[in-house]
Amino acid sequence: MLVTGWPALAKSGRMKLMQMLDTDNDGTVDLAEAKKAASALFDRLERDKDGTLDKRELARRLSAKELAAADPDHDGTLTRDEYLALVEQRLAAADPDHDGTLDAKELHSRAGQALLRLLK
Ligand SMILES: [Ca+2]
Ligand SMILES: [Ca+2]
Ligand SMILES: [Ca+2]
Repeated sequence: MLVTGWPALAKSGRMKLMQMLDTDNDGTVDLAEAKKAASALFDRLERDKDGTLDKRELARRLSAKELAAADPDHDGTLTRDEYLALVEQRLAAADPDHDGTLDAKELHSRAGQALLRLLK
């Protein structure tokens, strides 16, 4: 069956996103998959190669408040470990059934969108 129009397009966009993140193809995103995507994004954002993400590099990903909350040593930057800890936190927040994975519905919830900002 051929479906055309916006809803179909939106759906295929979602499928693509899931495909991109779901590297073991089990239909859900687990912590290892989320961390892999986050780590790749960390490298893309980390333009000055000093090993951390600063406010400028995190622009549009995290607000100043979110950055402060994710930055336990308060040096104004996130190391890869701090960034991945935040990913872990957001994945847990987006996983109301606590099965450790996000299905498509969880991934596109409000909390899931907050996680996605750190992954793509
Ligand atoms: Ca998976
Ligand atoms: Ca940097
Ligand atoms: Ca879940």
